[in-house]
Amino acid sequence: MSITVPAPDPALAVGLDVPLTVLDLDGTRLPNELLDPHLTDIDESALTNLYVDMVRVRRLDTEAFALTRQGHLVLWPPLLGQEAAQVGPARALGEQDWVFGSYREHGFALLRGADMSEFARIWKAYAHSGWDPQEIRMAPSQIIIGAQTLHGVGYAMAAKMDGSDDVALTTFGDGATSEGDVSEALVWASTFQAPVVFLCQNNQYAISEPVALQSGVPLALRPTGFGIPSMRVDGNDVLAMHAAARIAFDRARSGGGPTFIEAVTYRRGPHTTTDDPKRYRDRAEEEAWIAKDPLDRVERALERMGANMEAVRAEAKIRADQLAKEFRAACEHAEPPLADAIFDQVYAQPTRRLERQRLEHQAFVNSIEATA
Ligand SMILES: Cc1ncc(C[n+]2csc(CCOP(=O)(O)OP(=O)(O)O)c2C)c(N)n1
Repeated sequence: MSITVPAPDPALAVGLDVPLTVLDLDGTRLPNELLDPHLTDIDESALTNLYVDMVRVRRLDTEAFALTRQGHLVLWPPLLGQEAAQVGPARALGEQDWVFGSYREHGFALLRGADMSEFARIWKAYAHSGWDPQEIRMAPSQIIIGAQTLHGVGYAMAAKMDGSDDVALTTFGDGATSEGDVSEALVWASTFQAPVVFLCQNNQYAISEPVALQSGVPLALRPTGFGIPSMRVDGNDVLAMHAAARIAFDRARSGGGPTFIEAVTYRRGPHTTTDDPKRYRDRAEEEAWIAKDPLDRVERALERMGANMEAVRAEAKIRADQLAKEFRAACEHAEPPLADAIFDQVYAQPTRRLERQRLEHQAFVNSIEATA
């Protein structure tokens, strides 16, 4: 395998001044030289599908939030406001591609085909992964900030060595860009020209730390220092996100190496259900972002295209309600695992040490039961 290190090029980043956008707030289609050629097949029906996806993702999020409050889930990291940043790229992925994400990627999990009963087990703290990663080609949610970028690059390097067409998408927050893992991942991706797409969902906060505290430059400028081309995109514009992801996946698949996408978006809810955002941001800021709602914008665009919005909304609602019902039932009926199950998925074949630990654990449980 030959290694070429691209020279740093200031023109490697696009959208630094104004994020790339194709749908204006009022739903008008803005011409965009870079993105338009990648949206030629998006007609009313394709846009409707993206809209329905976003409605379903939002519904899953609000249902999960409520389930947490009702004691059925342990914790939930909401994605309200980030639907377009996930649905656009998720619908640009090929079936064989892999996703390596964090704990907030419910949109990706849903659209990759995670089974709701498996998904529920994660957030009830009944399972480490829940879904089968091989089956939906999405790694388990990563809690260690930024670590998934290394996993994604590793997968992409292996895919390249195998001569396969697979692309890895690794997605993370703005806070993750402050982690050493992400810098390391960018170095390896650039050096080996790995077929990987870095998707930074810049939702403006790393828990309570605003992005400006972490970076004096736009996040999309950073990867250019590693020789990686980047796009700063309006993350509340599903079409811009879809087109940018298509560009990045095409580049990766055709041997062009990694791309970094910064989705400029906003986390409207708390960091998780245990957080109170009122303590670190004001209402005016939240309202300014509500005005940029990713779903409203598509509704306006569809109206302009002449869609029967009443019918579209009704259909989306039926599908979203079905999903919410399925998820609620899964949460209510999930059975906790036996503590012993912790030993099951450590290695493909159990080792002697693991078997000994299992027996020790069993003896401990028996000793408690004997004294109870
Ligand atoms: C290595 C590591 N350090 C710290 C934490 C604690 N932590 C959990 S979430 C979080 C903020 C992450 O923010 P960001 O990357 O912007 O993602 P977001 O939650 O906004 O999607 C931190 C610091 C962690 N999980 N892992």
